[in-house]
Amino acid sequence: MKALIETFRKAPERVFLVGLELKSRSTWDLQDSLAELEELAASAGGEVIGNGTQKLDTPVSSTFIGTGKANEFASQCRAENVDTVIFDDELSPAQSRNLEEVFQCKILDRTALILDIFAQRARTREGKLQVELAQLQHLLPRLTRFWGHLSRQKGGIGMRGDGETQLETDRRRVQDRIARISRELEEVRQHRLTQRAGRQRNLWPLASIVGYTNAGKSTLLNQLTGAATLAEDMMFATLDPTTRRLRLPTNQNVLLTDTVGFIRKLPHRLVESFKATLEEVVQAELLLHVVDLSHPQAEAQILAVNGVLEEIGAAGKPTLMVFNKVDRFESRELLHQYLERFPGAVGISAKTGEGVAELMVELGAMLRPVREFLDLSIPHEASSIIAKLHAVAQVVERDYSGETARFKARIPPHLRSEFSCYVVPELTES
Ligand SMILES: Nc1nc2c(ncn2[C@@H]2O[C@H](COP(=O)(O)OP(=O)(O)OP(=O)(O)O)[C@@H](O)[C@H]2O)c(=O)[nH]1
Ligand SMILES: [Mg+2]
Repeated sequence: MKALIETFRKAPERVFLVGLELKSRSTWDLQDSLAELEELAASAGGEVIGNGTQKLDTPVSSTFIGTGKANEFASQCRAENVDTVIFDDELSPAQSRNLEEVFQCKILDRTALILDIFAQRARTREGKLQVELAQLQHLLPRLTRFWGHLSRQKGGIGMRGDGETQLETDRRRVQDRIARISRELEEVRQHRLTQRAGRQRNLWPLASIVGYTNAGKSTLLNQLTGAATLAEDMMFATLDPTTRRLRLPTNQNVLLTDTVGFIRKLPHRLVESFKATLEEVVQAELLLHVVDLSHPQAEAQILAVNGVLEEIGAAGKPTLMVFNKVDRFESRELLHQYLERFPGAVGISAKTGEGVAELMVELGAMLRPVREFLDLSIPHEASSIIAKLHAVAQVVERDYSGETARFKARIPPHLRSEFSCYVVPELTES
């Protein structure tokens, strides 16, 4: 992986893309999917010189695409001096290996490409650890199968003992490293929890900016708070979360976090590895879902973002839909359609600042119910409820000395029902 980044840095690698049109493919057609893959490849520093597609009912188990097509694309790639072939879907370890033999060049899939971009973007220790964890987890099954494949040939010339032992050592080493990184990430997470406790003393609610990659999340954070977050026309410009305070015209304060963009076909284990970063999203009382309305696949991107939110357990939070890049439109017809479908949504241009004042008004209105504190009385033995409270709520006071544990906390409205039986009936406003 490191070597790959190095080559991309030196000279643009010549890249060929391959996509499969499956019967099951629905909202995104193949060309849109490949256009996105091309953007990803460009973001990784590659130069796309062409692509090839095939229509199939299901992928071929040995080579993903049909052998005939594979050979045809391979000779095209040889003629064009292609360095790397990137497949739009995740390949099995065996498929990658077989395809490498056919193409005689480097074969990557979408997952490896995304991981590669993440590796280039990670700045903080936590970001780097998360990327390495995801990369190792991507690697491990490949090592396992390779090992299985070699063990079948046990006794073959040059394979006696050593190969197997070496691979087993490699596998163990990868597993050890995974364990060590997981431990380190846990430490970073503890540190973050301490920081969060500090933030809780501020009593400021937390809002998280979410959205598809390149939707304009960082531009919006910059526009709202003057933060100098990297905003660029490339995918996954942001990897590590940035949090800034925003003071609304009503003098309410809110902490806004800009974080990693979402993308469709985000491999599950990648989402897993980024749990720590995405924790900001899970903890937030409010989400700002930024949509690039000028993108032809805006609708499908909204669905992809909602899918990831669901996966990380952040679905159903109060969400302000923010339709961005309205400056790109001559007619406002499309915007009006979306605003009608999503009541309370706003149309803005994070770039020019249009609509941002209205956004702040909406944000203020949404924050009001969120800022309500509840008094809770929870039996000491209900430790899982107490743990859950700390995981999802902003706990500002705690007292374990009485017959029950007492807390003062702000619970996101959509989770209140889970704690309703512990609420002490006198509500206090902050
Ligand atoms: N025309 C126009 N361009 C915008 C607007 N908002 C953002 N952009 C551009 O869109 C591109 C992506 O913006 P970012 O703010 O980096 O997007 P992001 O959502 O943070 O992207 P990632 O961090 O990569 O997920 C940049 O080139 C911005 O200049 C807008 O309102 N209008
Ligand atoms: Mg960004």
